[in-house]
Amino acid sequence: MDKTFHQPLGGNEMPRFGGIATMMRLPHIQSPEEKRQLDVAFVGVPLDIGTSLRSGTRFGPREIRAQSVMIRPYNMATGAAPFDSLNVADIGDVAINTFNLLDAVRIIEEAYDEIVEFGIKPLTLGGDHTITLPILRALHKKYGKIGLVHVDAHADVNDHMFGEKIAHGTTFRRAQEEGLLDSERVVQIGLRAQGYTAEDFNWSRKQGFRVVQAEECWHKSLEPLMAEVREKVGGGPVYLSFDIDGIDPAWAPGTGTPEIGGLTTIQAMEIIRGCQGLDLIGGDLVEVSACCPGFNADKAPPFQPGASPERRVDPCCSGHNNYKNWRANMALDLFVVLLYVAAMLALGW
Ligand SMILES: [Mn+2]
Repeated sequence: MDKTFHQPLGGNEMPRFGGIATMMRLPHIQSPEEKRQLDVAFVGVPLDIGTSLRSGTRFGPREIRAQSVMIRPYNMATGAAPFDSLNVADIGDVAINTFNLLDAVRIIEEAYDEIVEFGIKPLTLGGDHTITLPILRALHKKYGKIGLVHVDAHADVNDHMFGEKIAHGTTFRRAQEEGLLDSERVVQIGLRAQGYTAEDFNWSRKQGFRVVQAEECWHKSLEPLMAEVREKVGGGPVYLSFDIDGIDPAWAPGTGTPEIGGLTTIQAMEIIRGCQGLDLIGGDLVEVSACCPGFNADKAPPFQPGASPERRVDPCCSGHNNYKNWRANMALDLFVVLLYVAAMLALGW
């Protein structure tokens, strides 16, 4: 049977600022028959009730979609044309329960059970990092133990947060305890900042994870590191979980728990492109809370490099400042979309 490949809506068919906002202007697919034809799907999980500082990632999927309209189907740098070899669509958002985190986690797992059943590789628009646990649970049922490339400022291996076992900072501890991960095929990149004890990152190391602290990445290309990463995590299914706070807040201010001294956008692209050749079974980009009133760069704490004094004034009501908000957020969101293009490249190449 001849396969039809969905294409992003071009700027000559509908102005880029018009139409329904789907990821990269791909079709919004809802019927089971059409979902079965997909190789890859963008899925939104608008959850932010698992976060520990600034909320706002509930608006992440919507904002990423809105900002993705500029993306064209051919990557000028890599030569990738993902939509020519993968059937991709946007299948909308998971209808989470925003009043109950544990119920939301249950709903997400069920939604991904179905996605997996359709034979779809999910690329998820987060949502705070809590969402990766139920996604991994669903993928594990099909693939068994999963290798992991995890980019983040934080290890997210807390035993609990305020007594709760499920939160955005406990995800990979739970995943490991539940046997979802192939612990010798796990890499965490970009970890930094202060912990509670010297042991904070060592829990990961004791599991067999390779921990690459941000300092190990400073001032250099990550291409050699990614060769090492491919060696470590290859040989089985791999999931890519990209927390936008892995990147320095100078580049990506729209996130809830920013930490200075992070990765550059170029290094982030090296990481994503360096995943090419791995058996990627899905990926997510989480903790994006750009453009949310009250949670953008203009209301960032004073220590945040992205927040100049004039931008901390009147963030939402002045047209002039709105323009600056938009510009700051666009830098983030265009980068987000590039990550997705690159992630699809790695899936399809
Ligand atoms: Mn995280």
